[in-house]
Amino acid sequence: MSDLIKVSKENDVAVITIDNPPVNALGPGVPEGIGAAIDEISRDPAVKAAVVIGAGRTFVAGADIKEFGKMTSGGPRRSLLPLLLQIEDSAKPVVMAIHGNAFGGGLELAMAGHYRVASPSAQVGQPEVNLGIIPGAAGTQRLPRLIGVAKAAEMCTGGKPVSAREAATLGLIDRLIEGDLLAGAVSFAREVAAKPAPKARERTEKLGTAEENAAIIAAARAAASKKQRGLKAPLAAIDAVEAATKSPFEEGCQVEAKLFTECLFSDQSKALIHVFFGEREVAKIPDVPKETPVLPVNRVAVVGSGTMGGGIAMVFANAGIPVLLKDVDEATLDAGMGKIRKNYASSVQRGRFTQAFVDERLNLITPVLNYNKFSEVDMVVEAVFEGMALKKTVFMDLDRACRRGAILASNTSTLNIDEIASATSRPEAVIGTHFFSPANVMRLLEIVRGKKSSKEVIATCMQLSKKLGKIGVLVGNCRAFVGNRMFGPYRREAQFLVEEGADVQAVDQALVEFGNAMGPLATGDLAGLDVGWRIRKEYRHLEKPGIRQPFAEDRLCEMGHYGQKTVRGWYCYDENRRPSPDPELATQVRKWSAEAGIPQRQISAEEIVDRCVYALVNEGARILEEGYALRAVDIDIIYINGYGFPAYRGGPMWHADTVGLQKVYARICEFHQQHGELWAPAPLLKRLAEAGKTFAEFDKEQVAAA
Ligand code: T1G
Repeated sequence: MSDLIKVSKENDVAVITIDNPPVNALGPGVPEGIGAAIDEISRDPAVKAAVVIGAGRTFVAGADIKEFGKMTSGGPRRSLLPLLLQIEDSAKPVVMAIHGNAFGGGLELAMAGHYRVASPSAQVGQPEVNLGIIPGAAGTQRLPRLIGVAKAAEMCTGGKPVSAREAATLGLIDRLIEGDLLAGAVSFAREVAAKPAPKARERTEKLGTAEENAAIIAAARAAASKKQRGLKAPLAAIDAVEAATKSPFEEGCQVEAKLFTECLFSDQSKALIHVFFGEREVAKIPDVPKETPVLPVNRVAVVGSGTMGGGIAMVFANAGIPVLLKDVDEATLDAGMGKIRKNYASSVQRGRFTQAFVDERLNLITPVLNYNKFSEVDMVVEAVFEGMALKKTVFMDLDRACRRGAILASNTSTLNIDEIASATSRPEAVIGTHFFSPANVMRLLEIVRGKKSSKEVIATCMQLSKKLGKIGVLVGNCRAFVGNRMFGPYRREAQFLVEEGADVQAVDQALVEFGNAMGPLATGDLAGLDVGWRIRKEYRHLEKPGIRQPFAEDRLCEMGHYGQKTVRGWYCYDENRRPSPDPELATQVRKWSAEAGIPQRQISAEEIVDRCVYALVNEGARILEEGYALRAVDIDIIYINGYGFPAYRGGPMWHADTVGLQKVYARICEFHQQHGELWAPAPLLKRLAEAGKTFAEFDKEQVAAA
């Protein structure tokens, strides 16, 4: 018996414990061990029934995702199906005892059991679509038989977990066990030992009629095409669930297996698995080991109650951390609190939060007009207007008002953290915590390390980001950090393309079809074109003479067209902020381009995508080489969680690897020829392309060298 599986006995009930930390993934040795255990108890006359349970914090989080890479590079395909049939055909009832998570192959294992009991706090789900695949161990066949077609389609397509309580109402969980799960499961097993063991694969009563299912499947397809635009796996999952309504179990499993394999070998799945491990990799900082002590963050303060400050205060309150929210005068503070209340009210309306939850959270936010209570807080996040002089003044005040040991963080999106820190007597306590708008929604937190930021402060912010429901990515203190530094060239190219003859809508549409949540020009209108304009004006002195700069957006701002907030920018906006083309803009731009001597031409969607996306890749390669990002995957996670880059393309750096760095490099050299120095290829990109290497390999070398 492998040591990953232990068998013990509680009198006439055998207990099979899966012990493969950290999440009992069904990696090599686990299915084999379970199979051997089922065999063993089938031969033991003293055993009347069995319980399968997970050791540690969870039941089973699914197949071992690390194994997929081996399967798609020629390794053997490992199937769970034979084991699941062995369990289901066991003459002695098998009870699955679930705590923590039963996800993917974990839920499929549980459904092969004859009964399922669970702790009320447990969760079950088929999250495979988040990895660009579908359930591959009969989940799309057993689940509809146990809970009905509509809910099964929803779970397999959306990938979201359901609580054990909901699963019990659906009939997926037979009993909720308060307190000691194992004891409850063993006594349940004893109760059912003499009863016939129901097999999920033989159940048909919940499979509905062809007519009902046709409507359900059509609705599921329509919803998936809309909500998960561009993703292949959700539609494949629906095809597999549909097969369950039309074919016998074995045939349905064959349809599922075929679709599973197609998805597994797809670029989308490889990209999404890269993102899965990337979101965990970014938490690892080579010179800040896991054991680095973290500082307590039980009370915080936010300075500035504008859009960002208010959103940040909500983030802390939502995590249960009391917040002081400071602003300069009553009117501004009231307006800030008003916006917070409005945001919470719309969350209740949309069913995201209950009124009770919101009332509790609002009680955690205390508006203040001075620094009197700041000596009591563990951390401050400054979110005032993006000007260096103002920020330094605030940090001087914080240096006086806050206790030693408190973390002083700035939400600046572009300014130099070391210069801000120089306004204090404690630069080791200063760090950047760059939230993304709307702060209470966007998952990304760019954590900016200053020259003197201490390891404790870094470790604390990295850990805190998880508690706040964010993905914290550590970056270096270069101008505009990583995300915005890359966004500059990306949006520059979008403007150039319009100045060279492309339609505004064509530029945005090309990037939306590429998979972005929104096009670069519409994004500018959303954020406010004046934000970038003010920064460009502040840095005009740094622009290299003779280098082409985009002018269209500056011109729009000079006309007071800042985007949504002025109902006019690249688009015109109605009272519901719905965009429509600006009838005068195209002519206006043609006139400006003629004045600037820029020839007009037809531009393909392919060129639009290449110029915008490769501008990201080229700048990303520079950032990597300069060491302002730890890994290429960090850049990918930043772009997917902060800038709406499609996760199913893996992020800009992974996308470049998928296209092939030689091809990307060659295209950039073309642009360099056509458009000059702005497109000078990054030395790292040139090196990797010429060596036939990838950014992923570069990351591995970095880790090995660390
Ligand atoms: N395989 C391999 N490693 C896994 C894993 C898995 N399924 N799940 C987690 N890990 C690693 C993870 O990389 C991290 O490693 C550590 O465990 C802790 O994870 C046949 C084909 C369960 C909710 O999609 O969603 O089954 O970074 O940091 O925040 O049809 O992990 O420490 O080295 O995320 O407490 C379907 C994936 C697989 C679930 C726990 N299952 N896992 O979250 O910890 S496909 C999933 C999660 C499948 C079948 C198909 C989460 C979690 P390291 P963590 P956490």
